[in-house]
Amino acid sequence: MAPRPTPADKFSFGLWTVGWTARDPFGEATREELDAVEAVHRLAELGAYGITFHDDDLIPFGVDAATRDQHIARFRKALDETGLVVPMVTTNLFTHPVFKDGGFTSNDRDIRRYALRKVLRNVDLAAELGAKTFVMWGGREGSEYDVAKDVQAALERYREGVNLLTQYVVDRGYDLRFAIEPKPNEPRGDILLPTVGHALAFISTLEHSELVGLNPEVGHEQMAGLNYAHGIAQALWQGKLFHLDLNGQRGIKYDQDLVFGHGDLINAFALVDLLEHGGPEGAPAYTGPRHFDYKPSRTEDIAGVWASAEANMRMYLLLKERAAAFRADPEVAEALAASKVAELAQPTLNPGETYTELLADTSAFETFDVDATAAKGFGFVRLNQLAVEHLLGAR
Ligand SMILES: [Mn+2]
Repeated sequence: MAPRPTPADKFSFGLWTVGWTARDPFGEATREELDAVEAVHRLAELGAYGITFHDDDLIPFGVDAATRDQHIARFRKALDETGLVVPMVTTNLFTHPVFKDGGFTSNDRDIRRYALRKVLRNVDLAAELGAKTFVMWGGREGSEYDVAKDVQAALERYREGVNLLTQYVVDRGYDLRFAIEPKPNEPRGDILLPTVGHALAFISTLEHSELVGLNPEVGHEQMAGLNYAHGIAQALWQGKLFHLDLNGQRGIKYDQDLVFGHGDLINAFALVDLLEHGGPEGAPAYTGPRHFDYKPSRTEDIAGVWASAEANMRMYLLLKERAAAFRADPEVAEALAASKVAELAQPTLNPGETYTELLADTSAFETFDVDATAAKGFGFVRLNQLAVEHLLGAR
């Protein structure tokens, strides 16, 4: 039996996840619209701690200021009634036709100015609701045709936009950081900042780069054939894991947004093990929200929506249990030692050693027994089998 989720587990959901009516490029919606207030109550009952939203999820696009205030007030009341928090807010710069060539990087300058205004308005709302992270998924920032987009200019405009946003947050004194969500393609043929690595390189060029990190999504990295757990590890190593989107994806194909663990389960195990045990002395490496950005499959009715929301949390907790069992197993400890996993944390040079001492160390080269060392195996397969057996509950 998996433990029941509680707010201490810090599970959060996008309003657009459970609220997806399942309209896809080939078919109509299969479910009714879900009221935001009901979503808040149901998620709280299931044991979630947070809810996140795009501006347009909560407030229909283009409504007047009074209607906007009413939507926000209803939502705040539901938050107060349930104790659910809003750890993250994001802006929709992809649904309305005006954004068909992007927001920050549209070829049309007026659209870029409008996009910045839409985001600035939502940044104020995010700060008002106490969100600590503002996610930027630039799903329409890209192209289908290489000759139609000056990518260098687009990146310059992207940077201009993000620099403006960070300056705004600094000037307003908001306790808010930005997290870029990479994705390789879909809906655009090619999206700018397609992977964790591209986004990290972009962030290093920003004026307030300390305020900008990443929101990597499982499926988005896996759509590019990349190892999500590796991407997360690099984001952690660079101090840039500001938030994350958990879901499931099976290989290089369209964005499936399955329940977490319903795709590459072994990588999901490695991810949870990293998040929960990858810090100093086996402490958690990440303490932020465990945020689910999935889509309840189009085949499901509303009961199936809530079952799938629950499945995400159960999956995380089960994997957390399995990872703890893996880490506590003496045979695993022995296999980790045989594989020299911890030895990689030891610096390659001795304290104070320089290349002069290294060059003088004959044991490092002249008398190093290359053939004898090369003949020894690392035992990684045995170690991985132990991990998979723990994952299966076979140990
Ligand atoms: Mn996705």
